[in-house]
Amino acid sequence: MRGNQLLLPSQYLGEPMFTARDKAFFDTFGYLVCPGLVADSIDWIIAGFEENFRSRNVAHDGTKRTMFPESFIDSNERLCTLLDHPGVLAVGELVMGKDFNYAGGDGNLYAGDTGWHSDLIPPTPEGIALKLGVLNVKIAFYLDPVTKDTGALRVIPGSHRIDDSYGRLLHEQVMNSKETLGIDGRDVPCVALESKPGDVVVFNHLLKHAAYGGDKRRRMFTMNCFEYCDTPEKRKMNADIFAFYGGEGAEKLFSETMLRTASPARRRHLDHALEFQPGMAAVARARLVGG
Ligand SMILES: O=C(O)CCC(=O)C(=O)O
Repeated sequence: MRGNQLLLPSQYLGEPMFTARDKAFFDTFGYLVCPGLVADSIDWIIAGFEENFRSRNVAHDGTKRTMFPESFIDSNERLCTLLDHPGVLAVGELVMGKDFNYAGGDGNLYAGDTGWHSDLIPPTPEGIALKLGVLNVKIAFYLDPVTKDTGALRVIPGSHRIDDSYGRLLHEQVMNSKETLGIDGRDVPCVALESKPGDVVVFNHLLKHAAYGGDKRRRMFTMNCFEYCDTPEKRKMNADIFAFYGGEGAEKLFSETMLRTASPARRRHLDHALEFQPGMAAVARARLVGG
């Protein structure tokens, strides 16, 4: 960033794209908005998004969210290169460290509202403990202009501090706000991360987030990432997180295309995750055997 202005990769003249203050903002509030971070690539990103949905004949009738059936960027060779994009790498490295890992992501045609939640698997105290132990971050791409009342991501700043007493209180109160606070989810105090195509929104999985008022075909996809696990404790917790993916049937983390087209630089953000793949696959297979 220079002042308030983010430098696009094409404007990057040897100055860091982000500063320690951006990192402090992310650590403090749990999110970062990066205006124009992938503006240089937005045409092929949108084309790849549409091509992905077209290629799998995914029907979307606008009454509810439609999710792409596979890991999203993995399904398209050009979209795989987002893991080589200087802006995406810069923000990933800023918030998670140089050896951060990519671990798949979803593609969505949203319709209607998304209620308040954190991204927990499972949505239990254990799920919270695992993501307090290993930093998990979502890099989100909204492909239509979105404002507070037309589907922008809303967040409660600081709510990722879920082990803090205020974070715990929010966790108890906001997900059923009608019942607990007597207010609709759309009236929960928050910050709306309004964005336009080419901007990128990054947030800690533990952060409380929601979206209200979007239209019937709100396009959005994500890249899930996590920090390098440099202690046995973190490795164990990450193995437990991946075991839950296995429990949902996931045997492979990445597509053949993602791996075949990966440069050594891209492999740096894949290889550590692959260490956890055999454990995840074993859980998935055991589930099949167990019926
Ligand atoms: O944009 C939305 O509707 C919500 C996104 C979300 O909840 C997520 O990606 O975890």
